Amino acid sequence: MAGLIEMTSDTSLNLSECRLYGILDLGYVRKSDATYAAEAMIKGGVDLIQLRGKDQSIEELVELAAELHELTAPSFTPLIVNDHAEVASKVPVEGVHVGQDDDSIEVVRRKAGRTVVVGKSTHSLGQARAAQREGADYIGFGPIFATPTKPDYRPIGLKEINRVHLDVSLPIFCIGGIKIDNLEQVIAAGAHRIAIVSGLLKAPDIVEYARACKKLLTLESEIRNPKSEI
Ligand code: 3NM
Repeated sequence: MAGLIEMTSDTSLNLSECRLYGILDLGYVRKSDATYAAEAMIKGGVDLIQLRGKDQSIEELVELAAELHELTAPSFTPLIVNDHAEVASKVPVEGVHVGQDDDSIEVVRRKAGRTVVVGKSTHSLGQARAAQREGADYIGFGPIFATPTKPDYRPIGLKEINRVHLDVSLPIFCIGGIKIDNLEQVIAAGAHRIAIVSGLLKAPDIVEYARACKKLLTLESEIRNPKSEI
């Protein structure tokens, strides 16, 4: 069911239009700086923001998600919470992202208790196909390169990016070790959409970094598909 999800009364979330997914990982940003980072991401043109707090309690995530949503909603930037559908049952975030070892998509939807976008991390072609069968709205595909943000995973490399786009019709966000310096390589390998954590959050200027990534991704979509949507 990738596509239109009601976001507010006067807009909707069209995932297929999203290119740049910024992940607000509390391993890189202090809680007190999270709104500043989200604001910078929005200003830089990030299309979706994920709140990722591996060491935070659900209560802490609920509190922070509510605070962030005050900021993301007026700019119509969907806020996705990592791992915990419980947060979506308490705060009007637009989505939930789960990993391979987390709740199933069906359980996430049930726990959220309302229509939300559900994304799933996948680390192989098989997992990507399975996530589509399971009913994900989008997938993450990675890690493309080795990354300290998710150190225990073997990188997939660039070779399978083309193949996953042939096999899976959902929006696919390539992730893992992607930086502005290797983004052209990732795009040349077939990526239309990316998710970034440390590249963005450690950038001296988050706004400029996001703008530069967005520019490359937008250029790619215009060149590949001058008239219609990908
Ligand atoms: N998920 P960075 S890789 C959160 O492969 C995450 O599913 C991955 O961080 C996956 O942009 C990853 O700092 C970390 O490399 C991405």
